[in-house]
Amino acid sequence: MGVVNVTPDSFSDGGQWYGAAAAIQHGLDLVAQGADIVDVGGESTRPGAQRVSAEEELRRVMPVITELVKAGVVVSVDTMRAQVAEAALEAGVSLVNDVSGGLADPYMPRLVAETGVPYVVMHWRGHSHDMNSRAIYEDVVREVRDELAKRIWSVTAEGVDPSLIVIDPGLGFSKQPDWQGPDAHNWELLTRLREVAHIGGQDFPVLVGASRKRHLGRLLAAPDGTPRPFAETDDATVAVTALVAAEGAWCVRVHRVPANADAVRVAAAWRAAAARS
Ligand code: PMM
Repeated sequence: MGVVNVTPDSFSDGGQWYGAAAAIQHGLDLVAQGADIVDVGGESTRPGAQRVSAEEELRRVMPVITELVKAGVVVSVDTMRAQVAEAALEAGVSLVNDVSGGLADPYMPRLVAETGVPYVVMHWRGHSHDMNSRAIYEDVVREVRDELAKRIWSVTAEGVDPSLIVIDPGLGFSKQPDWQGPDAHNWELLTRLREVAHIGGQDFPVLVGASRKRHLGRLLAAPDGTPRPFAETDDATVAVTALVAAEGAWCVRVHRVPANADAVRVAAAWRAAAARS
């Protein structure tokens, strides 16, 4: 899954694809580079970000979604708003990626249920303006899994087909960016994805969004502790992709597609050979 953030202020690529023409071209380029899905979002979720209005979100994403669908691209919409998801579904998106897992907008699960599209339910504890203050866990794997289980019960009670749910541990969302010590939340989740995805006796498909996140910048910090800039963490993203794809992740959401697409193919060959032996 390649990312097109039509925002001036996203965490990792803010401003680069803000205009519709640049965003459309970027989406087409991601497909040419090997993306199976293009994820289009119009609201930044960087830590501390303030929300934009639904009208502004629609203004940003709709021209991009419409053109990409017209070009035959499999598009997902990255939104927490049912109003935006509804317009995107009418324009032909194939998947709803809701970073709030149905918590931000009570109308979202019903909409997804009615349209019968795959639904990414991410672990989320609250809006970006104060999400860092919620990054407190005794046992991050257990708590993320339990909170995802509650979301799954809730959205299936609204009619969502459980076989169309993809879960996501929500890397960087109310998670500390440390790479060592008791608060290495993202790393613990990454290394125990199977446990996170085993809910109610079922193994859910998993989407991993590690690309350019702060835990990579922290890991690769300079000797004086300065975190590596986001745009220079793409090689580390590829390493994570290889590892999680080999563990069976269903999808990786990434900003730079070519090397990640290669890593996914390496992992597929790896898994196939392992299954034969
Ligand atoms: N991360 C961001 C935005 N959308 N969606 C899913 N399912 N999982 C994620 O981890 C995720 C997401 C924030 O990343 P960006 O603004 O740097 O693209």
